[in-house]
Amino acid sequence: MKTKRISEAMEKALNTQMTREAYQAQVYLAYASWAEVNGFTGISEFLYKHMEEERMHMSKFLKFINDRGGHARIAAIEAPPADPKDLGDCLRQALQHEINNSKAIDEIVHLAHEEKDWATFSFGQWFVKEQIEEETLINELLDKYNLAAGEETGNAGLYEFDRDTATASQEATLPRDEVL
Ligand code: OFO
Repeated sequence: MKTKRISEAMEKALNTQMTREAYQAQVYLAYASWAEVNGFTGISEFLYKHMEEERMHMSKFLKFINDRGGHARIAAIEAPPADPKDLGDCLRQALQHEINNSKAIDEIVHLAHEEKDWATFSFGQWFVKEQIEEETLINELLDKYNLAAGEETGNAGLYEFDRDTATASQEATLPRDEVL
């Protein structure tokens, strides 16, 4: 058994976030399935891939909690939201989920700072950056959707948007990552 190196409060917060990441995966899974049955195969492929990313986040929390001497406890996952009204609604909802998740990550980093728990603070930084990327990724997808759904382009625009999204990267490039 490892020596416990996180506080009770931090263990609880990290466990809650672990389950929240599982919920994020459920959201993408539900939206991917909705997109698939509604004929948006490209979007659904993108969303299925993103679901895997969220599961990887969940595992990162699990490993971190246990490595720091805590106990990652597997809990029930909240049901995903109702089906979106349309593709635009689907992407807007996905973005809102990411924004909510970013706020939850910020709370963990804040707690780590207050507790001077620099190991968790450092661990949390990875997620802070990841969330900037994920918000950017979905925002960019939403911008492309808005262009594609414009009146001039009609269904042809949406068709191309869907087709191209299947192979879109899961990583957004942030200005500070670019080599100058
Ligand atoms: Fe995009 O939610 Fe995980 O961190």
